[in-house]
Amino acid sequence: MSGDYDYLFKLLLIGDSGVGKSCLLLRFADDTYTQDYISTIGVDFKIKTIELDGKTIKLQIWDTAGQERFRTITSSYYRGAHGIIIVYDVTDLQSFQNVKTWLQEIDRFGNTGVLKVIVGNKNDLKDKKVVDFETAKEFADSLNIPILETSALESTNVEEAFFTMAREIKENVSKQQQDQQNQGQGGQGNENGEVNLKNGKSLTGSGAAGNCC
Ligand SMILES: Nc1nc2c(ncn2[C@@H]2O[C@H](COP(=O)(O)OP(=O)(O)OP(=O)(O)O)[C@@H](O)[C@H]2O)c(=O)[nH]1
Ligand SMILES: [Mg+2]
Repeated sequence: MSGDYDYLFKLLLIGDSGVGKSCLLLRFADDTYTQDYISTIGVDFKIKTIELDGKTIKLQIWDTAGQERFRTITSSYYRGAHGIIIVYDVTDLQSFQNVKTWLQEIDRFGNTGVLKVIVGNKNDLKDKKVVDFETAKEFADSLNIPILETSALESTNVEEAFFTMAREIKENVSKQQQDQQNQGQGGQGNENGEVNLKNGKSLTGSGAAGNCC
């Protein structure tokens, strides 16, 4: 363990503009919510430390702008992420259809082993809901990606979404460590308490003692 955490996971939030990525992050990290829509410029990030299965995990969460004009900047952040949360708005069919496009962006710019979670936000707006959960889940299941519906406004399922992402990564790390131990390589995170994912890249470069590609 290094510093005051066992692992550092880097997460990325992507999805169409206005689906509620920043509100989800604000709710999760600071437990606040604002109705005022301030569209993200480029990228932003927040840190939140969580406990998972007896381990302290520092989450560095990058919030990207959904607007097309920032696509070049935001896509450069995919590479460093262990996990990517793709957000759509349950009241906006287009934002759900665009999840496919976002997944293609991940294939293009992300690490090969990057883990994904799909989140349908604004689930408090029951009257305006157009993307039903069954349809969305069928799609997510076909790709083997976990899916949750959330409300940043009502604080429903927000923690679960981020914990699902963290758990996915941790399980992958444990599996990787197990593989390494089986191969007699030890298999701890590097000296900074950071982890390398299978097929992924070290996230800080300097001092990385892992078996990164
Ligand atoms: N009803 C409802 N409205 C929400 C919820 N989350 C966000 N909103 C609304 O949607 C607006 C946009 O949310 P943001 O979090 O700024 O959206 P974003 O995805 O970060 O947008 P970009 O930064 O432009 O990519 C907010 O100002 C809220 O008014 C939610 O859970 N329920
Ligand atoms: Mg935003």
